Amino acid sequence: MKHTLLNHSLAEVDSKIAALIHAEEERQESTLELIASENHVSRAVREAVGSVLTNKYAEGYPGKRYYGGCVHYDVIEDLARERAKQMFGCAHANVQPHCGANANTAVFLAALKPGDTILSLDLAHGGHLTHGLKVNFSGAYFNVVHYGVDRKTERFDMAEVRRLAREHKPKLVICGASAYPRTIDFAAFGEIAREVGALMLADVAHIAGLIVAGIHPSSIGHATFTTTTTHKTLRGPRGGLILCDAEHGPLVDKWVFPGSQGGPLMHVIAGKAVAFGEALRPEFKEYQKQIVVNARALAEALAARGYRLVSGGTDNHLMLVDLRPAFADVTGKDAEAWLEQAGMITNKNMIPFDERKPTQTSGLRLGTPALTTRGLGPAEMSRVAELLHAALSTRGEALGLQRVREEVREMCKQFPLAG
Ligand code: DSN
Repeated sequence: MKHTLLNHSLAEVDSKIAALIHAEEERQESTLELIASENHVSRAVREAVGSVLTNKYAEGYPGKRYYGGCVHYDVIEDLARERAKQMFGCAHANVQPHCGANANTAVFLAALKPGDTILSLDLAHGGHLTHGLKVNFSGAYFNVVHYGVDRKTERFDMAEVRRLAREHKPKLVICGASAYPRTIDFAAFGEIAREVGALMLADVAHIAGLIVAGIHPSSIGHATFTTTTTHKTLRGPRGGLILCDAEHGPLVDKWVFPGSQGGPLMHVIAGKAVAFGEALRPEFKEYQKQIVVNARALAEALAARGYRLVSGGTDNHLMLVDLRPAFADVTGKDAEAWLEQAGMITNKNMIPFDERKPTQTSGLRLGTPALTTRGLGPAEMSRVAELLHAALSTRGEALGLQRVREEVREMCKQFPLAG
């Protein structure tokens, strides 16, 4: 019997989900998205991800599939791979990881045996859970040694990283961060990894767009493996990507499929291809430059209002605000909740050497990729800082937050996402 709902709209089939999607569209339209790892994808990317490509199994790789009917999928995946290689200037790309964590899993499997030592950034200093957190596979199955940031400068101390590498002789040196506002010296990490005979993984998820635009040094040529998500500064669909040289390509491919994944999400891979095509256009470079200009403007405007920024500012798309000097008794958790009520979406974040728990925190992470996508510039960043300060100064008082919420709504109307 033919599927009776095959050609009905979502609203007809499932009004609850349709209404929730509509409500989410409204939420995104009327709030300022300051989460450093989020963005708004183009309609073209959404069309690809919402297409009939979701119907197909395409286990394997172009030309070597385990299912028939992959003729169009081979071309799509090849386009995604070619564009990824062109964006990063490297010899090999695997576009199949379902997410950044899966990309890192495949690299761990390719590079390590259980019990091997990795050297990576502590999550509490801006790292990532897949870089060796105890409750993650990376911490459960490997011997983890962490470096942090220097207490005074709040930046990486490369002499300390070298000392730890010499002492612990890791098999894999990992760099890359989720909450580090400064330029990462991939060349220096590469030198240390080579010196101790380690492989190197650069997880560039946050700064991938900046690298593609040439405004952050690239990890290619320094790291054995580069991994990234595709949905942060790269502004593609949610997903992962692995880049490496020709020599390590077969190993990476093997550990993505069949090593750790089954059927690739071909609708998402098509979305990646579209986003990579967008990233190869000249305006993408301008977009990335604007993200950084905006981040600096926001950081300066916050500093002018008495906020302390970890490491004193930012070189990239994000900043970490230490709330303590401005509001000693306000946690990141409070701040995140109050700001959300005022229409500004942020996330609480540990600051280096934080004395509060990860569920409370003394910091707030702010980023400008999504605001830049909707067209805000440096003048608006000063206004955003004013609104952030106004919301926090209410200390959670509902009427005050409501007043700021209306101002945020007005600002969002001036910079619409839709249409
Ligand atoms: N969860 C991401 C972030 O917000 O930075 C990292 O994977």
